[in-house]
Amino acid sequence: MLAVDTVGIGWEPMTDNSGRLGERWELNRRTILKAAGAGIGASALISASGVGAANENTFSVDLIAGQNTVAGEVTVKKENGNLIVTFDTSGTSWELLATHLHVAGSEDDIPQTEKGNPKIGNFEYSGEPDSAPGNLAVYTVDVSGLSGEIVLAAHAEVQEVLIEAPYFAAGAQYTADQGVKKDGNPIPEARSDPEDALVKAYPDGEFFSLGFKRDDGGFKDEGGSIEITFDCPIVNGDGDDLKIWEVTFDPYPAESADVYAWYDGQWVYLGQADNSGQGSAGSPEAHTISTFDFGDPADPDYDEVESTEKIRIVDTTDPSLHNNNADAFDLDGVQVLQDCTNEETAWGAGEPFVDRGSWATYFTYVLDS
Ligand SMILES: [Ca+2]
Ligand SMILES: [Ca+2]
Ligand SMILES: [Ca+2]
Repeated sequence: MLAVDTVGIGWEPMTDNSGRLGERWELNRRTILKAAGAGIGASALISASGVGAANENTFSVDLIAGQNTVAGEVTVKKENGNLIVTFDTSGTSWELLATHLHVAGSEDDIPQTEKGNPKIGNFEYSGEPDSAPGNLAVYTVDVSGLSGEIVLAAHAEVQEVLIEAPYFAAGAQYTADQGVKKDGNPIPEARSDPEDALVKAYPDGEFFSLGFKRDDGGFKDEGGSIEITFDCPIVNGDGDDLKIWEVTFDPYPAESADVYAWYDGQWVYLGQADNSGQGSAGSPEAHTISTFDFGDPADPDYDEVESTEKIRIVDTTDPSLHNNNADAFDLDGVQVLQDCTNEETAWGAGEPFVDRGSWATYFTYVLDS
């Protein structure tokens, strides 16, 4: 079996890519490598040069996300005649969304296009991690028909949590179009800074009143509005995805606003935010709250908003319910209820399938020992 002193190990690929272990990798002179018997294929050397470790009958290769980032490892272990292949991202900031695995006697036996790019949809094994998104996916592979050096292609869709939910829209881009008071006068300055609409910091007491829009002799159906653009798209995850905070403390006439998400090239109506959902007095949630699920938009033309980078909130308050001093829906905070994540494709590190284009890789393992 393989015994490796990982200190000082390095490797350099040689120009001849077709050879076996000895010709293929030139170990630097500080390497201490003792490979007894048939040993393990070249991929074990790659692993040993990185963070992976080879011991009695297991070895690991790095799981590489986005071509350059170590997102975990893929470990191969022989057990009771089967091969146990484990995708593991624990200890990293990455999580597994889905995994695909194919084990074959040669590279040519991995499902691939005519150009040699792997076809993960045709891989023999696939699934989600034990809890999705999660850190572990384990496959038991029947290798009874294989012997000697075998080839593994291990693919994963992974995600990294950049901002944990819930979080407010601090720092988001916005454009605002404020209306006026019911009597037509300007809304006081203290209620006119759109920045105050982004973050609800209890009890900040700072908010942005959308205001009414006047028409000749009356009011428009839609009043003031704000559009907020997020650096990180808000995804439709489990349950509610967006929370809108309004300011109304005491019993007060209805104030409302329509909420839209930009999706598929147009505004999709998510539903109405209003001042009816007031939390208990004195609590951090004393202000009124409306929540929205992108999986259940109020627009009948849409089944689901998968994700959005931009939302629009426009006043729909009925002026007839209010006195002349009223300034309509008071937007105090916009809160995202889903993690901000970065998704990548990942492969168990090894040899590239093709020279150009796809960076998908496979690695080898020697079954017999
Ligand atoms: Ca949702
Ligand atoms: Ca209010
Ligand atoms: Ca605020």
